[in-house]
Amino acid sequence: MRSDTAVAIRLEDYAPAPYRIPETHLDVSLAPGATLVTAMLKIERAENIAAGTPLELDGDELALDTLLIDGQPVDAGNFTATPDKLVLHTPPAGPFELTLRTKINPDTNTQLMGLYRSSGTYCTQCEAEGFRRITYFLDRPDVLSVYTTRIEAQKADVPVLLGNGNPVESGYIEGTDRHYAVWHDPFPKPSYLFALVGGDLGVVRDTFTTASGRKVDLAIYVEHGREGWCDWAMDSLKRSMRWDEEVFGLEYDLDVFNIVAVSYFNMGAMENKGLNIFNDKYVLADPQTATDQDYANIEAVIAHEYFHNWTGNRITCRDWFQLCLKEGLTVFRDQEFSSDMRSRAVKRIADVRLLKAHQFPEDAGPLAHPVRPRTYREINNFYTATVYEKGAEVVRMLKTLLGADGFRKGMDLYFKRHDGEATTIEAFLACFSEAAETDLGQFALWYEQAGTPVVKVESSYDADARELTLTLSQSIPPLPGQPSAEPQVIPVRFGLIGEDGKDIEPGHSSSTRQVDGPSGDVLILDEASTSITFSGISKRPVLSLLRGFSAPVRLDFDQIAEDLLFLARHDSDAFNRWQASQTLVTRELVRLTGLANHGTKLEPDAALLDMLAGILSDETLDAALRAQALDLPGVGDLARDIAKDVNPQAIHTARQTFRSAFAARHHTALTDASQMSQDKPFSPDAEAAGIRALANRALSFLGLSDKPGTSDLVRQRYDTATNMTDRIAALTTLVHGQHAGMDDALAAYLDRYRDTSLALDKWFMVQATAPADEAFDRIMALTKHSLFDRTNPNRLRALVQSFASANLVQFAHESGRGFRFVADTVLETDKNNPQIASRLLTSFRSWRIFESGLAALANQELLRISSEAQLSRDTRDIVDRCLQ
Ligand code: B3K
Ligand code: ZN
Repeated sequence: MRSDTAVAIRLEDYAPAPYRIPETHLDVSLAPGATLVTAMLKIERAENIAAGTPLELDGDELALDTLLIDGQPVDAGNFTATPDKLVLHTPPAGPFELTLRTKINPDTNTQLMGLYRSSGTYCTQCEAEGFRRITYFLDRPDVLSVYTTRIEAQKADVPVLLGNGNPVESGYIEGTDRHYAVWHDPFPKPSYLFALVGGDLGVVRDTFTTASGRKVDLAIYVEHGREGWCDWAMDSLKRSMRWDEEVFGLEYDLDVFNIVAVSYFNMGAMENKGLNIFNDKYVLADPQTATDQDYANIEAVIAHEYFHNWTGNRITCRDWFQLCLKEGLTVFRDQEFSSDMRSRAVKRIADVRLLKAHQFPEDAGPLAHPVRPRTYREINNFYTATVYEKGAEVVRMLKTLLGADGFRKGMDLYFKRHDGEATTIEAFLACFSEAAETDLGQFALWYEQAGTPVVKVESSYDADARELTLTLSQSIPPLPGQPSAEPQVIPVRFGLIGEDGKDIEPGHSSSTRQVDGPSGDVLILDEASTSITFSGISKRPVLSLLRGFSAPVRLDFDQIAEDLLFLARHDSDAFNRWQASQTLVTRELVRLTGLANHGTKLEPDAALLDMLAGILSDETLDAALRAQALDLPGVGDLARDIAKDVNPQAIHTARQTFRSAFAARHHTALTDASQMSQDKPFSPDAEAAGIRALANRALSFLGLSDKPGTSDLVRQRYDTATNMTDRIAALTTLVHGQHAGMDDALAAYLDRYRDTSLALDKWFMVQATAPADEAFDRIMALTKHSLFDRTNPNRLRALVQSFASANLVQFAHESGRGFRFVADTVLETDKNNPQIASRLLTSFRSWRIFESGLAALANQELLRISSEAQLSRDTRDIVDRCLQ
């Protein structure tokens, strides 16, 4: 394991590599226990580098077997090889061929980085620094090489051999039981995009004809018996390919596109050139095993990895500080794709919810970092919500500021100018400022400053002068390493709404820049504070601000409840309709939490319950939008808003009281809504999914009713469910409500899905997220369950990560047992899989927002982890930062 002694890497220290590797020839001989890797690298010295400059190649747990320069053995005095480095002290002055052979063991690779085995299948994961676990290399994204890979294995055990690029040749090896395949990828790429797969897999094939008429062979490889669960993924792939042609003018460039689904995978999926490797969670779908959310996720992740072919692969990152160059941009692209495939408003609400749930807390605590960080100790810890989701928001703002045409021109220039390069955020922004003839110097601060800007809003209406004045000011609260921040460019899309519910077109006089947005106007706040006066306004309008969540900021606006109610009903912007009702509910739940903290009786506001009932039954609205409005802020959302002295138990009590009051007061409407999806045949489309979402949301409220027969009703819903979405929703309502019948239902579910790994993960997750005190012992028992495999990241996430991130009441329990359980799991996991351990540890990042007793307990666990001598670099980095 890598030690924790790593020093910080800094952006300002970037220097190009002294050597290039224009060609890489790999020969990988797969065998259980020991795999031989022979690499032949063509190496050239870079200009301006003195002859004889040492060549230092990266390694990680490698053992060197053979080393040749131009076919000749190298003097022992001329090189030093350690597991993590190979230094050639005096390389030849001119171009040369370096041949090196390493022996690696994929069977004992529990980190799941480099070459490893997933349920018997040989597969690789090289991003960010896994290639150095296969062979010594200049393992950095700005060293682009053309790869030819020969893979060899026993034919009977490993009939499928896949590499990057196009297949060139394959055959038997005479006189043996082995066979081989040669793959060639003509596009120069960094080592993190290298991949190979060897296994006994089933395959589903299709084809795609590009806009220019080239036929591409598509294939998805899965475990035998799972071929029937690939249709949705294949369909999503073909739609992604078409969409990228239509929306960005980008075509696929190889003869084949292969996807392999594996069951042991550290993250979601990986965009290796021509050979995407996926966590099978994001490939396999069947109505009996996958929920509507799973279908949507598969569509999004397939698209995301495919879109990387241009944003990431054809144009890659100069260094890992530029990670958002490919990730933020590609998330933006996959969000746009899903919006086009489904409902744009519903997608936007879901994305903003995710941003606020994951990125806002990150940006407000000890792990805060800029979208483009300036320093890291372990790059794997920077695949964060900030780099991905906030990175996507920054691209979205660019589009808002430049307009659709300016944005497209900038993108076109980017692809034209930087194709085949490893580049930077500066180069990316330069394309937009040139194409749209605008200065983006201040805009670049979005990449450089951490923290969520707070936009304070004040408004005043002067009836005599018929003027409305808006004052907007921005600030970023101090953060570790960032005591103060400069004003950023914040596009605020807005509308002024008249009594009739329609937007009014005011005349205005102002010092503020303004651009036309697609709906209404966009104010640009680019100073610390600015005012704008709208004239000719005959009656006080209702303000709708930050429509579509036009910037990733927190609004500090004390908008009166009456206006919020009006917006919730009338705003032409669906996002702000949703936001207005959420704001009202949040205020009410925060009020109730305050009362719960003092042990006072809680009486939810009946008018608000009636407003929600109005939304529930409003048939003019899409079911999916209604479901979103009724998806009340969770304990974590409220904890984030309360932000100090947080007591999750009090928040939970407030929520439960509010939700059961809703169930009691609107029982009939909820019962009707809960039946909406009954007797409809299953279809995975967005509309049908929206109806199921609303029905199941209604059921979750009904589960809190104290009416006789409630448990039977929910149990009956479980028994009669015809698809996974309805089945898991009923099971969740049963288990989270501690209903009679939950044990039987859990047993029936286990019986049905014991051999279906992804569905079994859900069984663990439902129990791990149950908020009742009684649930904790059950969760502990699950850690000993024969089907709990802590070496499988999906299973570990299902039980422990979901406990830590979606069961705040039990995670932050006053006894300290929740924190202790997660800390124990971090320490245990760190020995085998540091990436998964450090990711789990990030669930402590907001520990300082808890009330002092809870914060002390969390601190104690962090100190316990920190005092462990043998921590991985990944976990050491997170624990140090959490404690700073
Ligand atoms: N690029 C990969 C993530 C790699 C994570 C390495 N720790 C998947 C993606 O974002 O598409
Ligand atoms: Zn990505």
